[in-house]
Amino acid sequence: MIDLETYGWNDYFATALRELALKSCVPGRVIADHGSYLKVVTPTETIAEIAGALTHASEPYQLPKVGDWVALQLSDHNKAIIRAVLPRTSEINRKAAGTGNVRQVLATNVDIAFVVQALDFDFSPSRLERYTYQLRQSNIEPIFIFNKADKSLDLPAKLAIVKALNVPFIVTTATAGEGIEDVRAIIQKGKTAVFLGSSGVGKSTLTNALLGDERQKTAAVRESDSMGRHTTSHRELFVLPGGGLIIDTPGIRELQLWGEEEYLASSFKDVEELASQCEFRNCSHTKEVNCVVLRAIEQQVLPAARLESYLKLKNELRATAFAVASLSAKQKRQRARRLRKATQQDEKLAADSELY
Ligand SMILES: Nc1nc2c(ncn2[C@@H]2O[C@H](COP(=O)(O)OP(=O)(O)OP(=O)(O)O)[C@@H](O)[C@H]2O)c(=O)[nH]1
Ligand SMILES: [Mg+2]
Ligand SMILES: [Zn+2]
Repeated sequence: MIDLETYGWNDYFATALRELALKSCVPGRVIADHGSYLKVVTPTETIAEIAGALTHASEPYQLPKVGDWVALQLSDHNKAIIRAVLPRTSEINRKAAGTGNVRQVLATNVDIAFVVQALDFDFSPSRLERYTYQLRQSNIEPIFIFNKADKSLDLPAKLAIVKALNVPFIVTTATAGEGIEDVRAIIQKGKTAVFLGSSGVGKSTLTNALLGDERQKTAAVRESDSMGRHTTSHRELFVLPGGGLIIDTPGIRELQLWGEEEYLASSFKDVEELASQCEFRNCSHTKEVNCVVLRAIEQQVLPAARLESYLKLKNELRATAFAVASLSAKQKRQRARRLRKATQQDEKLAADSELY
């Protein structure tokens, strides 16, 4: 059987579990999220449900996600109740799809994040900029994977654009196994990596290639518009043959950002460096006569698309931050009410599971 260390268990989490001082709890890692239930390894594969008190005392983003280490109370028949989520070493967020300003966690305790794009129809530098912001916000350095190299017409031109973003990248043809060794070499034993990207770019094909086994279902993109069919429907973590872990995720339609504006600086050093020289501290870089950024674009020192992305992402982050700030007081009151109810419910549940 695969031991917990292979799943990434280490002193950090062991200390965290001890500090929680929960009675009769064992550690486990969430390896799949099926919505109504989770799959956890202890290292035995177990179906787990979340304790009522944990659900109600938590914001949705704090609830167990794929990648999380949790404290479990085992009951009969390989079932378990999750009492607590151990502190995360990292979490990948986004703003949940839709109009609500809600933070959604895509994966946790991730060491390496691969942003996958297909070189035929999915290539988009502005989307790469989005992912880069979102990952650096979590202190995770992105690595780009450009897949379907066999279908790319103008690879050198695309790679020239990518090089300007200063992010390491690997070119692959997953269906032929090309570049797979380079990907595998990055995911060392005990480390957790994740594939992120649009539907149909080949995340599951890459996962299968790393596993050397067709564990994940894959499906051809639509012929009419080359869009993916959202084949993978839940996140799942796999152990690779040489050690190392990979999380395959469902395709993301649009990565809406979640995080602080300050983190834009690390992905837009070129723009921010110019902006710091503008005449006015609050220069909008859109119309000011002495704007250093606009002048750099005019002199073709800075591509206009960089400023466009920068302003777009900045506005998006500001709008979300404003909406969240104006909601939080009410949400806090609602949560306190839910917590009171759930604690009563949970005491009953705990009493039940003591029987086993
Ligand atoms: N030509 C070519 N096709 C590929 C390559 N990699 C994957 N494909 C094909 O692209 C299609 C989509 O691949 P998937 O692995 O299902 O894509 P995915 O990113 O997991 O998609 P979702 O699960 O929907 O998010 C499949 O038909 C794959 O066979 C490649 O390198 N070259
Ligand atoms: Mg898939
Ligand atoms: Zn300016």
